[in-house]
Amino acid sequence: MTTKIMMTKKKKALALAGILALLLTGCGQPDHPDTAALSGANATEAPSDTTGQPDTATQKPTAAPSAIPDATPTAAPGSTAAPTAAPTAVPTPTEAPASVAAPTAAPTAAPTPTAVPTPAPTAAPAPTATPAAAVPTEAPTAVPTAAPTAAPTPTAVPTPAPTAAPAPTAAPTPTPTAAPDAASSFLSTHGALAVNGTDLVDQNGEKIQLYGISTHGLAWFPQYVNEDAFRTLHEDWKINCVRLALYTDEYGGYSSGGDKENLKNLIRNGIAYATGQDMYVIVDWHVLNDRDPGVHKADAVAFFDEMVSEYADYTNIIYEICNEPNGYATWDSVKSYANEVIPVIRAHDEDAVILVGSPTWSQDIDKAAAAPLDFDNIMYTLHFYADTHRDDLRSRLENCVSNGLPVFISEFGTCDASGNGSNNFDQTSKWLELIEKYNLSFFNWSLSNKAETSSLISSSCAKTADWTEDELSESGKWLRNYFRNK
Ligand code: IDC
Repeated sequence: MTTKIMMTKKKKALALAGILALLLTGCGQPDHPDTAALSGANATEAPSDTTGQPDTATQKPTAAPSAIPDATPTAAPGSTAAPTAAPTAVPTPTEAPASVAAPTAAPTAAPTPTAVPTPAPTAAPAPTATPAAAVPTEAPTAVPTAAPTAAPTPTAVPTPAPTAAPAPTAAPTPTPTAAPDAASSFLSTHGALAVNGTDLVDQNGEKIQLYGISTHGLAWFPQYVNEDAFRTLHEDWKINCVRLALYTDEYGGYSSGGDKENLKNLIRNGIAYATGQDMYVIVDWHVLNDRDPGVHKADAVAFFDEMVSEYADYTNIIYEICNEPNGYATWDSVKSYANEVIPVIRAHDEDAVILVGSPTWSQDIDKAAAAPLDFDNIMYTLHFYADTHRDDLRSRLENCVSNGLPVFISEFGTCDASGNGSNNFDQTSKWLELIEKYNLSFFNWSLSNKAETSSLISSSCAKTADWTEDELSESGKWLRNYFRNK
C-alpha cells in the first residue's frame, strides 16, 4: 500500500510537470495542414478506399460471417463462444446518431467506492474460469511473478477457505505476495506507469516503451488466451505487453449478444497470463462497428467498473476505452464518452494509464490535440495500416507529438486497412523509424490464424503456442524478427 501511495504521489508530480510542459509548448494545432488532406488524400495511396479504412457498415456483413467458419471450427478446442453471435443483430449505423446524445447515459453513478472493498481484488484472475481458453493445469503458475509491485497487501486472500467445491470463483489464485526476486522482474523494475509530457514513464520517472501484439477478437479466437501462448510471446517473440481486444459490437461482441461472463473471464485469464509472464497488458474495449463509443456507454461503464475494481492494485494494466470511433462519431462525442468512463476507472485506480481513441478509426489525433481531455495519465491512440496510411498520417503524428500530445500506437498493421491485401514492409519500416524516434509504444494486429494478411500465425497452423518460424505468416516472421532484434 505504501508503495502504491508513494507512486501515486510521484505520478502526480510527474503529471503536474507534464501539464506545465503542455502549457509551455502548447499542444493545440487547430489548423493542422494535413487535416483536410488526410480524409481524402489516402485515395492515391489506397486506391480502393478513400478513407483509408474499412467501412464497417459494408464490411461487417461479409467480414464477420466468413470469419467464424474458418476461424473457430478446427482451431478452438471447444470454444463456447462461437455459434449464435448474431452479427446482424447490431443496430445499423445510420440509425445510431441519436444514441450518441446518450440519453441513457448510465449516469456515472457507478464509481461508487463501495465497489472495491470486499472482492479481495488481487485474488481475481482465476484461470480456471474460462472453460474454453483456460488450460486448467496451468493455473497455479500463472501469476507467480505477479506484479510484485502491486499491492503487497496482506489482506488479500482472506479466509474464505472455500470448502470443497472448486467453484468458479474458487481458484485460490496465487496472491502476489511480497516481491522476493523483485530485482530481476521487468514489472517490479518498472511498476506503475504514468504519462509525463509526451512520454510514457515508469515508476522511476524513466521513459518506457511498450510493444507487442494485439489479440484478434477474444470471442473469435479465445484459444490464444493460454499461458503457453503468452510464454511464447514473451520468451520467443520478446515482447513486453499484450493487448486484449474485446469487441463490443461485432461477432460475439460484449454488447451484441456475446457471453459477457465468458468474455470477462478471457480478460481475467489474459491478465493472469500476461502478469505471470512479467508483461504489461492492455484491456481494449474494441469499439468498431458501433462507431460511436457512446452507443454502448452503459456497458462500458459497468464493464470498467467491475474489472478495474478487481484489478485496482495491479500496476501492469492499461485501459483502452475505445478502439476506433468512426463514422458519425466526433471528437466531441468521444470526449463526452471519455469524460464519463474515465472517472469510473479512476474511482478504483486513481492513476491508471488510460488510452483514448479518436474519430476516423483513431487517426484524428489532431482533433484531440486541439481540445485534449482534462485528466492526467491519458494517451491518445493513433492507428495505422502501413499499406494504406503513409506520409500524411506520419506527419500528423510527428506534428502532434512535437506539439506535446502523448500518443500511443495501440494497433497497426503491416498490410492495408482491411486487414488484408499485401504486406508493405517498406512503409512499415518508415512507420517504425518514426515510432522509435519518439519512443512510442506499438502493437501489431493480430494474434490469430485467420486467413487474412494481418494474422500472425499461418492459417494452416492450428497450434495455439510454441509456433516455429514456419508456422508464422509472412508478417508474423517479419515482426517476430523485429521484436527479437529490438
Ligand atoms: C478486422 C479483423 C477481421 C474482422 C474485422 C471485423 O482483422 O478479421 O472480420 O475486423 O470488423 C481495425 C480494427 C480491427 C480490424 C482491422 C482490420 O481495429 O478490428 O480487424 N482494422 O480491418 N482498424 C483498422 C484495421
